[in-house]
Amino acid sequence: HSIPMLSLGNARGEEELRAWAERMRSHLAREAIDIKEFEFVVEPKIDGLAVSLRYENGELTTAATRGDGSEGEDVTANIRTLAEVPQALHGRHVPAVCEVRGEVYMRHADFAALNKRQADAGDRTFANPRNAAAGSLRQLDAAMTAQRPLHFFAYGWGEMSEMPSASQHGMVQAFKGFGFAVNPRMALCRGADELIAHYRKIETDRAALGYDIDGVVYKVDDDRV
Ligand code: I6G
Repeated sequence: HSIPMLSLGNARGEEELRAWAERMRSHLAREAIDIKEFEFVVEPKIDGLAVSLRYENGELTTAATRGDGSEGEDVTANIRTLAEVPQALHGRHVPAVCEVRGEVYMRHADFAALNKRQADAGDRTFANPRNAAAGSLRQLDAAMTAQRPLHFFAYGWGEMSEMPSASQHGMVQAFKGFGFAVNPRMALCRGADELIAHYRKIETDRAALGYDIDGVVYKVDDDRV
């Protein structure tokens, strides 16, 4: 990866989350950034497989798994079989180099149907949707991956020759315009109370999401941080 794929920091419980939000607020205030404008993006953290997709002049050239963060596995041929990964980006304002990052995942209903098909055929079944997604993406034969019900949500980026937006939310909206699926549960919040309220809402709706999550992601919606 020309820019490392970092993992997320963890906050366990409300107090750690409040402390993090306060650290962000005081950091922005020290940098003299207008804190009235200060927002967070919140969305479910998908329990799938993080991948980085590189587009050059709008065309998909390489896809790699996260691996150890600096070097991943090349899964280009397999990624090309996913309907939710555009082969060519849409629109007139696509950066010449554009690395879009996100999560490949499998929905609960598709996972159950796949395991049933596997069992009926006497093939190996998968322990959970994450393993099924990972196994499906790592198939030696891309034609096998093509038969697996894999989905993709875009949420981040690596190397970009130009930035379509200066905010996390704006970047994700740009990815939507380029033809990617983005999580409809993404929301903008201000202040720790709203972060916690949104966490509770996602937790309440968790069973109805249709896919596994392993937490909630919070990002400061401003590239000056
Ligand atoms: O699963 C995720 C959802 C949203 C993410 C994520 C995200 O950012 C808005 N960001 C990272 C870096 C990872 N998972 C690993």
